[in-house]
Parts: sequence; C-alpha cells; structure tokens
Amino acid sequence: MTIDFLRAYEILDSRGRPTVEVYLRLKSGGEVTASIPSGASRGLAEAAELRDSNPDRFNGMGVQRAVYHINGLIAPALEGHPCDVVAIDGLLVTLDGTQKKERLGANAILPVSMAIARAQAKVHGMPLYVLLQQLLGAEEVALPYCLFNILNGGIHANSGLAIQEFMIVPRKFQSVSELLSVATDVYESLRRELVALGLSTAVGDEGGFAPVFTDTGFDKERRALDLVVKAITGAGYKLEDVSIALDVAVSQFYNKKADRYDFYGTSYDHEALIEVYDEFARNYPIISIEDGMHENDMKGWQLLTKALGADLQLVGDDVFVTHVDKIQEGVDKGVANAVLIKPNQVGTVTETLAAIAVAQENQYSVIVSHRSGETNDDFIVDLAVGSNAGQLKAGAPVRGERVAKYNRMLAIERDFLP
Ligand code: 2PG
Ligand code: MG
Repeated sequence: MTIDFLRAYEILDSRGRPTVEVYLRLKSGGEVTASIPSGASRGLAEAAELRDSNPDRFNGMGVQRAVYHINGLIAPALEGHPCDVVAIDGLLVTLDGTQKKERLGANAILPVSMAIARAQAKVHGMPLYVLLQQLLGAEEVALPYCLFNILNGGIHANSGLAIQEFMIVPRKFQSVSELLSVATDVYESLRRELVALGLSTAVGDEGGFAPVFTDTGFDKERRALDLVVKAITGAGYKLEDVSIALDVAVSQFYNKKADRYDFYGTSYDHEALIEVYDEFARNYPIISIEDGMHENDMKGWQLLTKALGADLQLVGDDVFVTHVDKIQEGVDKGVANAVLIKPNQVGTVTETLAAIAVAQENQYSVIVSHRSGETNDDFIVDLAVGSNAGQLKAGAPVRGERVAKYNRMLAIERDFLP
C-alpha cells in the first residue's frame, strides 16, 4: 500500500518534444507508469508547464527541471507514504504553494498524481476508472461518445484553415468497435475525397488531414465542412447519425483593443461572428462549437450563449481551463453550456475531478480531452468513463498516441463492462 520508489525521466511526446514520465513501485511490488501531454493552443490561466529554456537541448523545450523537481523534491517526500491520491494531491499543492503551480511545475505534479491514482487502483485490485468513479461519487459509469478530429487547421496544422478542429461525432453504434468502424470509415472516405481532388492527405498534430484550400475567407471553412459532409455520406452514413463538432480555438484571432475578431483580413464584431457560427450550424449538421469566443471576452461569451446556447453545445476550453472557480464563474454569468476537461490545465487528478463535479452539478456537459502533443498514456479514457463524462475528444482514429485512447475504450468494454 505504500510507495517504495518514485522516479521521473524525460520521454518524447507525439510532436517530438520532451515531456515527463513517472515510474512508481509499491512496497508490495506492483509498478505503474504515467506520462503527460502538452498543448499548443494553451489557455492564459493554465497551470504552469516548466521548460528548461536551455537552447542547446530540444530548442529550449527540455523538461529536466520538472524531472529534477520530482526526483529531488517530490520523491523524497512521498516514498514510504500510503498510496492515496487525494492526500498526496493535497500534499503536492502545499509543497508547490503557488497559484499556477509555477514552483514545481504542473508537468512535475500531474504525472505523479496520475501515477498515484493508477497505483491506488492497483492496490485495490480495481480498474482505474472504478477508483475515479468512487473518488467522484459518480453513480454510474459509461463509455463516452467520441469527437474524432478528421480535419486540422489553426495552429495544429499549416493548412491555412482558421478553425482548429473539424470533428465527427458518431451517434449510432452498439459497441466501441462499431463506433471505431464508423470513425475510420468516414476518415478513409475523406482521404478518398482529398485524393480525388488532388489535395494533400498529410495530417496535422491530432491526426486529422490538413489540406490547403485555395478559397478565400471563411469559404475555406465552408469547403472543409462540405468535404466532411461528403465524407460522411460517401461512407454510407446518414447526417443524423454522424454529426460535426468544431473547435474554433478563437483566442488567437481576438483583437483585444478593438474588442473584435480578425479572420482572413476581415474584422468581425461579436454579432457578426455569432452570425458566422449560426450560418455554419444552419447549413451543416453541427452540434457543438468549442472556444467560440476569447477566454477573457465574457461579454462575447454571454452573447454567444444567449444566441446559440439553446440549440448547440457551446464548449468552454481556454475560458475554464479545468478550474472549479472559473467554471462556477461561467455558470453564474451564463457562459457556455459545456466544459472541456484537460487534467494538465489544472495539474492534479483531484482538482480535475472537482472541475468535473462542478460542471455536472450545474448540468453543463463534460468533454474529457487529450492535448495536441500526446503520449501513449490512456488515463483520460478511464477519467471519461469513471466520471460518466459522456464525451471524449481524443483526435483522429489514427496515430499511435491517439489510438492508444480508443484501444483503451475497447479494453474497458471487453474486460469490464457488462
Ligand atoms: C484544444 C486542444 C486539444 P491543445 O484546443 O482543445 O484539441 O488543443 O492541446 O493544443 O491546447
Ligand atoms: Mg480547444
């Protein structure tokens, strides 16, 4: 039950940048590992990710400092300690002592927190998702619906598309394997469309295609949406059975001084931008739009939620950064109706569960999410299942670090669920 040995080391993430993996051995002999992802379109209020800034290693992206914080500071404090994630998360937060985990780094704290949770589940002989269910007090567990990213833009690919993620959401399936079959059918169908048009089938950071369209302005997005629709129907599915979700990741387009959004050389006020979203939603089977307004643009968020919140899932990512207080503030102000959950935005498993709890208490939908730079760690799947989140966003149904998540869903269904 107690921690015998804890060590961290650098590994590479899916973008070839260093990240932290932790190895933990229990006194009883059991061992686990945990590794963490890294985002590109990061919220301003996310917990700190320490990078070494040594230009001689990995262009300054090394994480040796975070590794040292685990091996030099955290491990000595935890070895011999009982394996209890709630108690240890509290200890780590105290040991860090800063608002944004700047002292130890969230990239030092989170992999330890995840490893402890995994080891604790192991000690009790239960799958990780059951431990997370118990910690959250969720009455039921369920496999989530998945948002599969099949077209990449924004800063995840240099396709020239402003919108970062075009995702498909299969809604009719009997099993995980059927779900994955639908997703890969549509993905392959999109590949065929692109080949037929002579467009590139190269992929972006999350495995979605990244073709370069020659259209101007938001016609690029319309072209992309037309292709996604064609891919769905071309694969033999009905549009009511496979919907579309977008992550606009709009923050980089916000002109704070003017309080407007600049896309493709045109400036949009709140109303005009909402009209663009509304037009997209009227013309395409879109059910969900993420980060449609800047994280500090509360007025924009309120207008957007009022205008489209009754008909669409409006997901807050950068605006909530998986923080309880920010989610509560959003609920109080009528901002969004769904919350994206990324453990490394806040830095511990316990705080992530608290963020899910406050979203669920307020009837906000919950989408557990990967990051654009991932590892093969599949923790987020157990988190989505154990918290009964309902939705999981884990990228395209291709590339090892993305399919690791879908393969964990297959395993949970196969091994544990009735
Ligand atoms: C997002 C995420 C994941 P990143 O914006 O939702 O898709 O991207 O990890 O780059 O922040
Ligand atoms: Mg996002």
